[in-house]
Amino acid sequence: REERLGPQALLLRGFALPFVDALLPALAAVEAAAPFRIMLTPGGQSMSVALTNCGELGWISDRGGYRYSPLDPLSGQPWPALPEAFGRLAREAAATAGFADFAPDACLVNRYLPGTRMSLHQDRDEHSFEHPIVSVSLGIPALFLFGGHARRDPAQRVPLLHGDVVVWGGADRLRFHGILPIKEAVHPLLGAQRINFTLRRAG
Ligand code: MD5
Ligand code: FE
Repeated sequence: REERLGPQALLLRGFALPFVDALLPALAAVEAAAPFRIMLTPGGQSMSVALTNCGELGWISDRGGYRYSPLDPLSGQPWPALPEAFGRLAREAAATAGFADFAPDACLVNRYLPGTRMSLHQDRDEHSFEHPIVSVSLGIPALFLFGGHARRDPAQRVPLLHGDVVVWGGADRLRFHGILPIKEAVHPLLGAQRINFTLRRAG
């Protein structure tokens, strides 16, 4: 079940389902080593969504700006290694979308509780935009906003469900996007939360 969202954005419904049994314990291990935390925007506001990272580089935000760092600012230690199941899923999903040999060095994990949201933004903190981003959704549903190249461009609303994977590459890699406030719900495996993790080549 593949849905084309854009020229180089492909939604793979349920692609992560065969991986879930391996992903959940790996996620628990990442969370134990590097807990979810709410970061400050450069403007000093608390973000709505809590995040952590795994892999060589992690995305962070503070009064100094947005950037990738090899160290977790909470612990001063390197981020936990990218779990093998995350890497395999990313590589297979990217290959399915036509991006061979995707080798992510960063994985940003977002945790959405009911009521949280992510406002429209572009992902442009990576060193190069030539690599795709693979996004994996787990837990309760979200309505994803898929906009254009200008903030004011109209956005499509796309439901993202447990097990869905999206691969964003090429021209679609820099589109504005966001997540509408998450509705109250309970998922049988994850409870009242949505987890989204994105595999990236950041360095
Ligand atoms: C999420 N996360 O559901 C989304 C999924 C983030 C973020 O936006 O930055 O952590 S990733 C959606 C995405 C990534 C790269 C490009 C585009 C969308 N796009 O061009 O639409 O928590
Ligand atoms: Fe984003």
